[in-house]
Amino acid sequence: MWRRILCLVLAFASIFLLSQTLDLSQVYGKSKSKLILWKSGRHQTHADWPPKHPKIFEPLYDDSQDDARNTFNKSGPSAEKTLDEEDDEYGPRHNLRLEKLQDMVRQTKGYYTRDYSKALGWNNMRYILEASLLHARLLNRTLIIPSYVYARACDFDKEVCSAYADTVNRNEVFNSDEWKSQPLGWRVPITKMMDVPRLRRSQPVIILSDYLRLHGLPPSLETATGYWDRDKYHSQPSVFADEMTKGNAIGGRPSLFVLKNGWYDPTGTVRVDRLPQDLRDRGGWDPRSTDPDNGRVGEWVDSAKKSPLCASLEAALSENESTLTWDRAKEILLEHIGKRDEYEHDEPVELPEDERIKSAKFSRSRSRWPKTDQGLERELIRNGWEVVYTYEGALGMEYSKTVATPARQVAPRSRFRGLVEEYGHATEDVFLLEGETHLGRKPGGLRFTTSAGRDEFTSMILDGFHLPHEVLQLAQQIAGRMRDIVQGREWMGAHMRRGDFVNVGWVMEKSIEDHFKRIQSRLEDGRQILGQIAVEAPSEYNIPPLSDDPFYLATDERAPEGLDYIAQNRGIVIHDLLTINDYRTFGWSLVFTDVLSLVEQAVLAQSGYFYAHAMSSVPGAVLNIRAARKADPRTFLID
Ligand SMILES: *[C@@H]1O[C@H](CO)[C@@H](O)[C@H](O)[C@H]1NC(C)=O
Ligand SMILES: *[C@@H]1O[C@H](CO)[C@@H](O)[C@H](O)[C@H]1NC(C)=O
Ligand SMILES: CC(=O)N[C@H]1CO[C@H](CO)[C@@H](O)[C@@H]1O
Repeated sequence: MWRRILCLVLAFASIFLLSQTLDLSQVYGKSKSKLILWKSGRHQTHADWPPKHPKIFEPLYDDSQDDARNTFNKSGPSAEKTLDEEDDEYGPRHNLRLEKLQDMVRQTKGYYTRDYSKALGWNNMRYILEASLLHARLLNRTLIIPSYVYARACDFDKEVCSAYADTVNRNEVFNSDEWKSQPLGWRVPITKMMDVPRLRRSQPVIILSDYLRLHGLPPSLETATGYWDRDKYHSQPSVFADEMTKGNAIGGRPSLFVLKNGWYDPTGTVRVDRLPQDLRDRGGWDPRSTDPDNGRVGEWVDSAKKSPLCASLEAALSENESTLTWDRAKEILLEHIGKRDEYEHDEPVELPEDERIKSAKFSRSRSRWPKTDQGLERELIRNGWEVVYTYEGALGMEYSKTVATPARQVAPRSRFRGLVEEYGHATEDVFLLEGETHLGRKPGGLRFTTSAGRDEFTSMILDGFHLPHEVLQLAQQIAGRMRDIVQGREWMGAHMRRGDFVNVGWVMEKSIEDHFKRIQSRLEDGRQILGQIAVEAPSEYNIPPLSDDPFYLATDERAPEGLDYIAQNRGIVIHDLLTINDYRTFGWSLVFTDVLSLVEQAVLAQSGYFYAHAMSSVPGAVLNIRAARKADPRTFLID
């Protein structure tokens, strides 16, 4: 056991040393040719793995190759090193110099940050970061993101991972016993999980260690939990503060505005991005009325009598909900058309002087009743409701968090609270949204009052929120190998989460056989769809799969019986496709299952057809990438 671990550690160390100086292809060249012998046995690709001959070269662990070590475990000059080393407009493989950071921050009104819940897995973090990016944009602030997150699983023996990244006991950090069986977490720089320089295309973003650097504070101050330290992070003025500022009341230290968690979207309200002028006019929004106890700014003073339609819509809202789906609202509207006579007896609601509304005035002729969606929308507006723009959650639940499925909802105008209207006025240096706001929320953590606002967020995420370059590159290669396995036809992919989901009863099928059969039947439907698409638009690139083609399965199943079952049933898992060369090229972070699963997401995004389960946040990330590459929307199913 220990010899094997030592070998692995040494192997990785020498690989990194060597990759600087030597071409390893001669040493490991063999592995490549063994790669895709799918027919000749499943575990072929493991033949060279773990490597059995790493001792050819000096077995040194050189931690200067390893930015995680440098950043987290050393004091002195190297502690100054930022994690943000990717090439970008600020220069190749360079720290962002303090001046550059300062320039970036100056373009905005200050910082936006969160109490980041680092106890969550990456896909939930992804969603929180996406929402934060939007809030920072709406409030014209520079987003601060954590410098590192925790990898939760090691794809090798734990000791291998611990050689590459510092460990924490998550039960201790989060004061919890959630991870009794596997308390270890590894600190992985956030740049290994997402393309931070690219994110800056959407909005100025800095990592927390840069914020600390900008304030002359050591990176070691970063809290392990992700909690925003209201004292320490605010204990020093910016290194660019002038003497005058330092002499003022708070000594030039950054000031803080806290948006209390309970103010964000209390029951009975609809948090929206902003309130456009026409919407404010319609509802008689009065910006002067404020309620400091719940952070409310502005009030809806429209006191018009509730129409029967309005009452029916309100009655359709379920408890604690403030929105209806468009389809449900439409049903109710159309029902009212049926009861029009009754409806007409009520006093018409007094309308504001708005052209759009005037044109929607109640028509007395049945034939002129608004039948189009636009007409229905006008009718809603007339009755104190508005259309809001958001995204559809798979199966009506909010787990997948994708921006690939735009949707409309309707909500009573008087419940709207605009983020910009309420908090755009804050002048403090740091704007903090307290605590956690991710469960049950829509992507972005709010709804949009215009489709343009929603679509802008969509493109911020699709264009700006990308996986790291090395992840995309490896996924591209692996997708190519899948294509080779199916001899150039399209191939299908599915996500099968087992592990903790089996334990909490979140999988649809408890036994792997049933789970697998479900996946197979969905993929068979998918194959039919690919067949149809190929008929509609024949091309040499979309040759549909054959019924007995192997398919790609992203799964956390690691039990040998489970893996054998998958193999016998044409499932191909990531370890069938990875080579030692991949590990060499990619870098150390691939030893973490968390990073490997990013590669898997990107592979799934390349599949001809994709199927996954609705109660997971993994498919959301996959759908985002698919949407970014404009995959046909018929080619996925989440249920
Ligand atoms: C954002 O804030 C900066 C600094 O106050 C200002 O110069 C800039 O015009 C603002 N941008 C927008 C879009 O309001
Ligand atoms: C609605 O909110 C109240 C108070 O927060 C809570 O007790 C209740 O369980 C909620 N109802 C539903 C259906 O979620
Ligand atoms: C090599 C090294 O410096 N290791 C240290 C990394 O950080 C942990 C916790 O701060 C120390 O316990 C190690 O000694």
